[in-house]
Amino acid sequence: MTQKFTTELDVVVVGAGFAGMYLIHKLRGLGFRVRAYDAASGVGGTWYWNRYPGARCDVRSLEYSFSFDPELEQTWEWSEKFSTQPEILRYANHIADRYDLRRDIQFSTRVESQTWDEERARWTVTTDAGDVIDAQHVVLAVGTLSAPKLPEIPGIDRFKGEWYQTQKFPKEGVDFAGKRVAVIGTGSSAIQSIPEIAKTCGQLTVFQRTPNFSFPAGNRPLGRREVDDTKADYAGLRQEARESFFGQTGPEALQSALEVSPEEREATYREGWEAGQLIGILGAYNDLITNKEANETAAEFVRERIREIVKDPVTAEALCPYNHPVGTKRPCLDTGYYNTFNMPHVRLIDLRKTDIEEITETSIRTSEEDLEFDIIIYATGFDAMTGSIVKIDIRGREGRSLADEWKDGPATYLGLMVAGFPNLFTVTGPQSPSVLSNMMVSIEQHVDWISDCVDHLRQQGLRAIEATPQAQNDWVAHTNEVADETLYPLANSWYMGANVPGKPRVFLPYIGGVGVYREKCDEIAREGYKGFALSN
Ligand code: N01
Repeated sequence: MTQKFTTELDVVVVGAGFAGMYLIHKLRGLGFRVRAYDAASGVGGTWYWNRYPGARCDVRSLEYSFSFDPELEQTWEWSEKFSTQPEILRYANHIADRYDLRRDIQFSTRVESQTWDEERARWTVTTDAGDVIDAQHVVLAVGTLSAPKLPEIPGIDRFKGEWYQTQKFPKEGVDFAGKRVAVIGTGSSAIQSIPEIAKTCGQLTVFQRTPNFSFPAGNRPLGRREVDDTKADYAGLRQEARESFFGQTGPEALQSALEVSPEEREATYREGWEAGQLIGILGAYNDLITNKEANETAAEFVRERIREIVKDPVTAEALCPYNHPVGTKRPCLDTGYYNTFNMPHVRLIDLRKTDIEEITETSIRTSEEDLEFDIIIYATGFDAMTGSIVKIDIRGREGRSLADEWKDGPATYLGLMVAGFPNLFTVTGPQSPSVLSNMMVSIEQHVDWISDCVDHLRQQGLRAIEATPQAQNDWVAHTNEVADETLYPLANSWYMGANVPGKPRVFLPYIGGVGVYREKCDEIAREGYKGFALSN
């Protein structure tokens, strides 16, 4: 029976982004035989793939980095407030070198299936490279925004010019000089890339289905003093981030937006806007994500800035979002986005007034005109949080398929495990803070928790751990309850699965707060993994 296996491991890790890399380092240090598999040819996950012009992290670089090794955080130097994709990818490669991780990563290999063997209490994992792996545990470190989505537009295969998805930009870059370029979508990826593409292209046409709220990033080179000050008490900053709501440091708002005068509010928002501090606006008052009237004060402030920046009033109005409360879709940070629409060669097409009917060999044909392009860029988002998980054919107890179990929406316990799927862990999975947090903080928390758990099983001579259905139901109910206390469910966002036709409309991450969530996870472990069934 065991002869059919090509590899035997304690832990299979799927993905070699930051989560996969830290898992290898941590589990190897505990003496486990661990190996990661990744479809990419190098490390970095999201930062390996997303190479579109202007790609940049919008969490401050000094915080979007690993904290597990004090020497690493002291010696690595970030150059800007918000790091570019190439700099983050260099950091990922530095991590792989520093901890000698590549010897336990198999690149250019996609995990296709995994099946639970009840008798042996082990997983059989297969890959597209012909591996058949026997492992006690599987950790899915597949990322939350890693299953890119093309739009459902007729004729999309017919276009004969160049076309790219922001998530899969070619390594060698794209030459836009003098070209007629279309960008479809106005989420974070589009909002970062549009100002960059506009710098060199001949003509730029942006197709917008839903306007987004975007805030000035205020990016700048990091000063020596600021870096030294941070490094002097890095441990303190990390601790504050771990205990915070969104996994990032910053002042905590204590007042309602409705308790202060309109003049005071305006001055506060303006200070945040001018300083390039999102938290200075969306974090300025404690009810902006729970109270519609309070939220509208910040939303209208942003609309006023759009009207102020964009010279053509029709374009300005088309760029103003009205259909969702500010912050309930992922807020975007930009460098000159709204200003780009003042350039004579840039045009906005409002898809609420004009439909895209089809894509032809040379053009995008709308209900009003036929527009020819040399390059089309799809910045059309992802099947978020669950897409990359259900793409793997995962069979748990009695051959149950995870994709089937989740057809009405994901159900997990703590966003870490699923009832009926023993010894299968997800890093930053649905119903954990995940995409609502600084991902580095959440990744480290999950990797530490999972590693401790796997080590605990070994020490106790136990073979398997599994979420109980009751604990899972309670957790799902709790995550929905907390989400329903906020304005998030009002938006047709990818947080709600609303961007993928047919995907159930449920709020995917956990909005109870990073610090509170960590405390719950730790308490559950301390109480002997309450809500989990442990077996030998
Ligand atoms: O994707 P999105 P993204 N016709 O889903 C539109 C993270 N990220 O890649 O809103 C026309 O936000 C769609 O319209 P609508 C971040 O978490 C982080 O930009 O669904 N348009 C929307 O405008 C972010 O939220 C960073 O109506 C269509 C756009 O395409 C997440 O990744 C940088 C369409 C998709 O926007 C995803 O961002 C970049 C159609 N058929 C990304 N289908 C940083 O850290 C979809 N759209 C800085």
